[in-house]
Amino acid sequence: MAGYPAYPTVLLGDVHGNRTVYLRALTALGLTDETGRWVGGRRRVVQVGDMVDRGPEPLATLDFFMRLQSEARAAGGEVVCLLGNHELYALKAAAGDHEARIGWTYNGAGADLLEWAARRAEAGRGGEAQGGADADAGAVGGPVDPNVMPYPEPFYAEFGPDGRYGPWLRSLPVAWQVGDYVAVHAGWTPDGPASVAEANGLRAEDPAVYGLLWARRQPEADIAAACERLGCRGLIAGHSVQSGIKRSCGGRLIQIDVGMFHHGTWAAVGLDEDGAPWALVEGAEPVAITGDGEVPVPRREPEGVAAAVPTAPLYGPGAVVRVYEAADGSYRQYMTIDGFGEMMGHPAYVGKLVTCTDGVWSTWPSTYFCQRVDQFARPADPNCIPEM
Ligand SMILES: [Mn+2]
Repeated sequence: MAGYPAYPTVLLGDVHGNRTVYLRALTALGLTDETGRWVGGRRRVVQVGDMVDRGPEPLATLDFFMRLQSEARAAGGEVVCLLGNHELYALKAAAGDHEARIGWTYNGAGADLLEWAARRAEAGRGGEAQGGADADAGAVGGPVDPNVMPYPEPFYAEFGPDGRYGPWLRSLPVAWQVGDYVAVHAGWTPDGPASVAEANGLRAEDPAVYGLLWARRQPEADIAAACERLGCRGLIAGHSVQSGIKRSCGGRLIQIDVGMFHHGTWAAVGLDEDGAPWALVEGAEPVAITGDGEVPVPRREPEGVAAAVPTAPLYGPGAVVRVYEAADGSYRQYMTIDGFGEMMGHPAYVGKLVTCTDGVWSTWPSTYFCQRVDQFARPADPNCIPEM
């Protein structure tokens, strides 16, 4: 097909460390060249959060957006990156929040840790006489293990106030007005702020921001009330993976997270000169988004992580795996595997999560990607879990 029209505003969903597929989208849409330099002139890109975790290059993704933002600004354009719940995990983890560190680990921070450690190793091999880096490398004490909590403090510090990413992440807005729409990571709950300006004036940890970063499957009445309160035609949000660009709630909600980080086909929404939304899917003609429904996105094999994906699940029913544990043993998490199912169209283990916090055991049902469990979890002795 010929190139895509130059939509003045383009919105893209969650990246999760897959810079490659994102760059392909921005290049196809005429916003960057193939090396990632901004060529979008005065156009605008809105990235709705969740840049980090899971994929092969979460830190390079942050570097990419930080650079692209300043290049776009210099050209009179704009790159808006919203705060997602995964970036909030990073900020809270850097501040020493133990619950956030656990949640972040379980939600893909291992990918960030591994990229960070690989960079450390690379810098070390370069033989650069960087006293600070050498001292830090010594503090890390050898290879990192994404299954052992807590991670090295110098890793968390990258997301703190003196780190490479902390100040930028802390500066990100949680919502942005784009024409008649409001872009936000997840949704807008009834206890949320009364305006975009109010939302961006709050600290990201404020309880009123929580629903904007975490909401899922909101009732239509809540979406309608939020639009009324914000004076907008609709919300454009990521966070919950859909099988396509999805419009619902009588046009008041457009969901744009199609899980492109995982399956590798990009999709986006363009707002044309009249502010009307179009579904843009890699390799397909633009489709005007006029009624409720879904413009499907074809799936393909995961990219980047493919080498780490085994052809068959490693574990069978009855197996127990260690998901992670605190270095001091105060916290451990296991998954007991009962069988197989699917999650977002991918094979998943079905079973239970079992945790032990300071000697207190608890358990709840869980379904999780076979790929992620196989990559990060380790076999455990089934007898390590007491009868509950
Ligand atoms: Mn999210």
